[in-house]
Amino acid sequence: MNIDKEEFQRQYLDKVAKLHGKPLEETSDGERYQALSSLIRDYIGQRWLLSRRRQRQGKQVYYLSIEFLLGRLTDMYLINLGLRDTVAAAFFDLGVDLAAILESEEDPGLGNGGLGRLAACYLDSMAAESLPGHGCGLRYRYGFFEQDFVNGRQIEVPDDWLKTGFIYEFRRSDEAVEIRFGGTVTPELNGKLRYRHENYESVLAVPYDVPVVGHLNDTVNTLRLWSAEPHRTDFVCSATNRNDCLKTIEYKNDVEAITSVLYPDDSTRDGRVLRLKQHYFLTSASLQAILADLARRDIPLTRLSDHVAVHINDTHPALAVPELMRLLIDEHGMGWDEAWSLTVATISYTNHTIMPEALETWPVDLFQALLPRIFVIVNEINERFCRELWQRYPGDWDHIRAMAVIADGTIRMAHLAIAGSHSVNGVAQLHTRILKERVMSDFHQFYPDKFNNKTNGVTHRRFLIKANPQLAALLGETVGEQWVQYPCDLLGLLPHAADPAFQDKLAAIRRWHKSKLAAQILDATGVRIDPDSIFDTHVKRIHGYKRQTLNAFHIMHLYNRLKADPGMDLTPRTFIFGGKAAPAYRLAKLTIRFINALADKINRDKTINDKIKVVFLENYNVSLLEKLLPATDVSEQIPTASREACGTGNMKFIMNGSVIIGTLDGGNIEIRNAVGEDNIITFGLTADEVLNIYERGGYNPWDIYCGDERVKTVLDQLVNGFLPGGPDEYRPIFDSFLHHGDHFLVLKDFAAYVDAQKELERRYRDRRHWLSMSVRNIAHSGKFSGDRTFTEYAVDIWRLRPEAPVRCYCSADEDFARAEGGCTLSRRPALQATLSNATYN
Ligand code: 26Y
Repeated sequence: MNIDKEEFQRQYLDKVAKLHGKPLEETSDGERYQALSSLIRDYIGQRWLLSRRRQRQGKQVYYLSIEFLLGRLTDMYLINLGLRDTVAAAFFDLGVDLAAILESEEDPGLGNGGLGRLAACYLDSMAAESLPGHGCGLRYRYGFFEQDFVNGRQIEVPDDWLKTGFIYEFRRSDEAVEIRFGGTVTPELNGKLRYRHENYESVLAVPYDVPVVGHLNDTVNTLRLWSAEPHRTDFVCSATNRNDCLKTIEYKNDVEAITSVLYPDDSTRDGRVLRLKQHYFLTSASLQAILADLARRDIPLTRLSDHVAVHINDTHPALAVPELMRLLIDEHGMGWDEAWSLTVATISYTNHTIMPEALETWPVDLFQALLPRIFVIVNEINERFCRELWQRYPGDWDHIRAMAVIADGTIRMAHLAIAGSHSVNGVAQLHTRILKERVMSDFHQFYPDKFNNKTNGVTHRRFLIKANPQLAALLGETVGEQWVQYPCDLLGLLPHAADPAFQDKLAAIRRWHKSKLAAQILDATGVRIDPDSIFDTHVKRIHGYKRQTLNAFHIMHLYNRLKADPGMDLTPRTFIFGGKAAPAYRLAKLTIRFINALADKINRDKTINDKIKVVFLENYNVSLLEKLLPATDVSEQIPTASREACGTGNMKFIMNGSVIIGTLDGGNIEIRNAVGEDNIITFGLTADEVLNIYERGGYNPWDIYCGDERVKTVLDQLVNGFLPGGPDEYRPIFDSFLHHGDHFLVLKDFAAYVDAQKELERRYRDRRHWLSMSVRNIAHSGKFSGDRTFTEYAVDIWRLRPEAPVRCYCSADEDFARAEGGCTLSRRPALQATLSNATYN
C-alpha cells in the first residue's frame, strides 16, 4: 500500500481526534491501539471489495475448521499491507511506542493447538499466494481458556476476548442462514422420495467476516466466523405468559451455548450433544453460504466441483458430506447419484492425528435425535458403501464391519470423511505412511488413489518476519529481499554458515532477544534467568505423548548430578515450558503442577549456583510463542515416535535458528533430511520400534526402573517428599509409569535422551560450530513455509489454477517441479548459481 509517513501521521491523528476527542498525548495505549486498528480496518475495507470482485470468476476454496488459532492481527496486517516500516517511523516521530500499542490487542484464541494454528497459517499463505481461499469457522464467545497458575496448578479462566469488541470483524446479518436441530422426518412419495422435516428447533447462523490480507498483493480473502443467535420469530416473552417467557429464555440460552466455547466438556451427554451441534452448525451454515454464492455467480449446481473446493480440517466438519447431500437433494431436487459424485468431487479431508481418542465417533441414538434427516442420509451412505464393500469382499463380514460408517451403534466420522471425499491426506510423510499401512490400511487398499501426503508448513511472515524482524532484515541483507517471496532463497545462507562475521551478527540478534525475554520472565514470574545460559524451550499442549515428563526427568537428573558434585562442569541452562492441559485431562494437569514444583525447588536452591533454572510460563499462546522463538537456542520436540502427526513448532523454531533436540517422528524426520543429520540432535526409539512394542508388547518399565539407577532415583523423588507439595501429590504420575505401563515409553527413551542432551551441550560449547548449525537450520527452513504446502494442496487436491504462477519451493536435494505452474529450479537462476557453489552441511 502506498502511503508516506507524513500522510499516515495526518490520518492517524485525525482518527484519534474522531474516535477519542482528545489529543494524542492524552490517550492511553489502548486508545491508541483503537485508533490504529480502526484506520487499518478502513484501509482493508476498500481492497477487500475490489479483491472480491476480481475473484468472482475463479474456483474458490473453503477451508472448514472448528479451530482458527489466529494470534494478534494488527502487526500482520501492517506487514502484509507493506506498512510496517512507515507506521513504525511515523510513531517514532510522534514519540509513541508502537510495540506497547500492539500489546493492547487481545490474542484471538479460537483454537487449542496445532490443527487450529495450521488453519490460520494456511489462511495467510493462501492470501499470500493470491489463491481465492477462505476460512469457515465458529465465532466462539469465549476463546480457549486463559490459563492461570495458583500454587502451581492450572486454573482455567474464561477468555473473554470480545469484551472490548473485535475491530476486524464485519457482521453480515443479511447473509444469516437457518439451521435446524431435532424434530421428526417423514418420507413422502410424490413421484420422487422426499423427506418432510417438522417440529425442529430453528437457530440463526449469523456470519462475521474477518479480512485475510495477502502479503504485498491485492488479495483480501475472508475468514467467515459463524455465531449462533435465536430466531426472532421464536422470541415470545410477555409478562402475561410466564411459561412462554421461561421457555424463550431457555431457548435463547441453548442457542447461544452453540458458539459459546470451543470443545465443551464432553463427559456428559449434554456436552456431547453440544459438540455435535457445533459441528453441524459450522458445516450447514458454511455450505448454505457456499451454495448461495454459487447461485449469485450464476453457476449451475451441476458444475459445483469445478468452481468450489471444500476442505475439511480433521473430522469435526465431516458432516459436510451428508449436509451437502441434503442440500443438493432436498433443497435443489438432485438425484442421489449425481449428488454423491458432486459431493465426493468437492470435498477433501486432512487427518491430523492417529491418537485413538481423537478419532471421533457418535452414538447413533444421540445423532439421530439431534439430526434426524442427516442420520437418514448417513444411513443410506453406509448401506451403499457396505454394498460396494460386499462386491469387493463378498462374505467377509469382519472386513465390512471394520470399514463401515455405522457399526456397533456408533457413527465413525473418519470413515464418513474418507468415503465422502476425493482426497485424504496426512500431514507428514511418516504420518501418511502410518495412515496408509496401519490406521487406515483397509481404506488405503480400497481407495489407493485417494491417499496422499501434504507435509505441514507454517507462515514465515508471522513466525519470522513478525516475530524476529532483526533476523529477517539480516537475511534480506545476506541473500536478498526476495527470500520473503521465495523462502527457498534462504539456501543462499549456506555459504555464510561458517563465516564468523555473519555468525556474530546472528548471535548478537539472539542475545538481544534473550535478554529482552529474561526481563519479561523476571517481570512475569519473579525468576531471574541468565541471558547467557542455554535457552531450552518446550512449548506445546501438555499431553502424555508429547512427553514433557521426559524433559522434566532429565532436569531432575541434572539437578541430582549437580547436588552430588556442585563443581560439575555444566553449561548453565534455562529450561522454559509453556502449554495448556485440557481441563478434563487429569494427568496433564498434574504434570503442570509437577513441573512447577520442580521449578520452585530448583530455582530456590542457592547451592547450585544458578546453573539450572526452570520456568513454566503461564497462558501459552501465539503471542507468547512469538516472543520465545527468537530467543530460543534449543527446541524440544520429543514425542513418542509415531504419535505426533507432524508438529509445526519444530518448523517455527528452525526458521529462527534454534537447534532441535528431537525424536524421529512427524515433521522432525523431514527437517532432519533437509538440514542434515549433523544439524539436529535426534535420539530414541523409531516409529516402527514403538509400533512393534504397541502391537507385540515386550516392554516392562520395571526393568528400567530396576536397571537404571538414574531412573529409579528420579521416579522415587516423585513420591518421597523431595518435591514441594507432599509425597502423595505426584503419585498418579509415578503410577502411570510403573503401574500403568509407561504407555508413552518415557523410561524406555530416558537413557538415549540423557546422552543426546550431553551431545547437545558438547556441541553448544563449540560456539562457532553451534552457530553454523543454527545458520544451516535457517537456510533449509524455506521448505517448511506454508506457501509451499498450500501450493501443493492447490495443485494436487483442489485443482485450482492460482492467479499468480506457482512459485518455486526448492531445497538442495529436491525440486518440487509442478506440472501446472512449471516450478523448477531453472526459474530461479540466481538461486541455482548459489546452490552449485555451496557446500551442504
Ligand atoms: C477429540 C477431538 C474433539 C479432537 C480435538 C482436537 C481431535 C483432534 C484435535 C486436535 C488435533 C491437533 O491439533 N492435531 C495436530 O495437528 C497439527 C497440524 O497438522 C500437527 O502438526 C500435530 O502433530 C497434531 O497433533
